[in-house]
Amino acid sequence: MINEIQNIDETSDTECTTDSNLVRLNIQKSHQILPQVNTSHDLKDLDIDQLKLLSEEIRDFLIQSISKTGGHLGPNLGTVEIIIALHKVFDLPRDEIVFDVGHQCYVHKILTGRKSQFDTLRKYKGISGFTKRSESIFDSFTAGHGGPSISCALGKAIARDMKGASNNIVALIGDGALAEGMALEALNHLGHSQHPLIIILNDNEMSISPNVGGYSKYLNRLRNEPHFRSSKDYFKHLVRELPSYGEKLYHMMSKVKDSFKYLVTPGVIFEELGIRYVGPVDGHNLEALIPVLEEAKRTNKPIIIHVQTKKGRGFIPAEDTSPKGAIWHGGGPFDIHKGCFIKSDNEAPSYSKIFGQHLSRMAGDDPKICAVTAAMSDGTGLVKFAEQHPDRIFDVSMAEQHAVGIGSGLAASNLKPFVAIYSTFLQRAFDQIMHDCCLQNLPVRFCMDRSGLVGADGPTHHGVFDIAYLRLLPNIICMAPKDEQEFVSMLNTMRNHQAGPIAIRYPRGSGTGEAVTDFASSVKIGEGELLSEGSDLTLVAIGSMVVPAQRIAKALEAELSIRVSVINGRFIKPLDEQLILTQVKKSKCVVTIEEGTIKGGFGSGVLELLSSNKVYIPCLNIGIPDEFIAQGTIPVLFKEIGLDDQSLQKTITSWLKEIK
Ligand SMILES: Cc1ncc(C[n+]2csc(CCOP(=O)(O)OP(=O)(O)O)c2C)c(N)n1
Repeated sequence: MINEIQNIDETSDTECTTDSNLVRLNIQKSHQILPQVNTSHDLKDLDIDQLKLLSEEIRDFLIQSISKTGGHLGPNLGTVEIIIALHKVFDLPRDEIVFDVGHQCYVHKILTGRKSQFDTLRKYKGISGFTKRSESIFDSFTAGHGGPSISCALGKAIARDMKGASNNIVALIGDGALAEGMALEALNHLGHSQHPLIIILNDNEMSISPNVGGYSKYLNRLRNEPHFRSSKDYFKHLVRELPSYGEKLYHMMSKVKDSFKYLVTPGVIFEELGIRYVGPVDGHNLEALIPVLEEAKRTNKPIIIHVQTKKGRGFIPAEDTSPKGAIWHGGGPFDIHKGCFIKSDNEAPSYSKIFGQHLSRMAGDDPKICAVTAAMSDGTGLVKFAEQHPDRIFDVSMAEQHAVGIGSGLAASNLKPFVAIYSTFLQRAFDQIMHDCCLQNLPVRFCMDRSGLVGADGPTHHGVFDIAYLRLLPNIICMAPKDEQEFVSMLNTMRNHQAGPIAIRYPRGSGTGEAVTDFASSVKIGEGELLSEGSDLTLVAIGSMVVPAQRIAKALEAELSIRVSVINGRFIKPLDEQLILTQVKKSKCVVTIEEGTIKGGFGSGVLELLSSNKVYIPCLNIGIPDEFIAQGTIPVLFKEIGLDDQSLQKTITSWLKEIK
């Protein structure tokens, strides 16, 4: 059964509390200012006290609204004042804000005429949980993935300058997303090109869980700058005070740019790149934020404003900055009073959970096994692994390309890396998979969680392209399990496979929900499974569509009095050629079914197999059509694209009539 509640890209196991003081700061019964504010124009005349009150009312609105719909709670509570200040200072949509990831855009949506639609947030045909150009002229760029904001904003700034226009372009990026390669490449170019662009760096010390890495440490040092600067000032003071040589020495040291400058200039990395650094600024203090933004508007140069915020501010459980607090980054509906997510009816463990548990189990017997995650240890189910094997998990921060590079290096050094990345985010590392892994035939194990449709996160997050983008690469083996037991068997296959790269795709939530009982078995590479035999039609299905294919076969047999073979493909690459060819030749036609794109998908592979073996029989490929799929619950989306049981049966029945 599909888990409807846990509809965001993270997990949501929480403990409830009965102590209301541990949950909310205060619940407001009615709002004074928010009802009058629908667009940024409505806040232009508000004074600072009114803006402060507006911030509190917006926070209250967010908590109440997201508690019902689910959504990205923590990131939005943390950016209330930043967005209000941006809307106060800038003239939107003439000026533009490019959001990174776009998950922190809710206040922007409230201030751009979409407040009344918040009950539709992330629902089918409702407003998106991310910025979306087709939704509003105020959404300057469509987003969902981390890293693109500075590049896309710079493109806009270049275009503005080419046209001789004078509007402001702002990129809003978190400290987590700043670790993405694309963001760092953009900073490098921005400093060189010197096009005026304002970057707001929202530093809350968290990505989904606490941030890791050198950048994060560096930002931390800047964050503590008042202390840092005062100790440097003290140092300067000490040098100058030295008898007779002091002043001379101070000037000499000032000239030794690369050493002394590091001691006295905050944000030196950005300054060295050619980007003016301002900060750190208290991101919850409108009196501090507004003048800094006004000043940035006048600067006419690339500038980065380092803003310090608290993720989840205003809802105590979401303010937790420990790894446990990561669940409040985003999740389903929650109980405001008890501070916990509302449990789904589906108690079956998710694929992510089974993955983490089994990997940890395997790692207990095999010291070569290690795990790589790109800031998603919760979402990919690796938290337990991290507890049990802390020295064998590598959280590389939001950096999928680097994660694949690390995995390739580990594999080249005879270790057994399992690189766990959501299908959609692994797209960012396509060339690394080709160049750093497949070309050298390195045994990296790619574990692609959230393959297939993911629901409310929508088109940026549906993991529907991986079959197509992996099966074209030489050397790689690619599998998809039909259920949880087969999943565990395939993980064992991956552990044992040392000859080259191997990937597994598995869906969000759980599968059939049947308990896994056999933890030792494995599947043979390239071996599919014949589930039923019949001479009129062969259904060849892969992964999540195998069990539905079995149901549909039965329904078709009953409806049309025909005999249907069902093959569980198991392997996207290599296909079980013998099984498929033998079975297809016996029947009169073949239908392939997959939860991936029809173009270049598993069915394309079957077609290629048939044509290269001169088997010319009618073949129908069913899967994700050649379009971006909307947001919504998975059953609704399945119905829309014809992947639900009823539609499948109807499509196949009418196709059979056509080809008769
Ligand atoms: C390429 C990519 N990888 C991973 C994710 C999943 N993800 C969404 S938000 C997020 C953390 C973002 O951290 P930060 O930029 O600091 O923003 P914050 O949520 O802390 O405001 C992650 C890892 C993503 N959206 N895109």
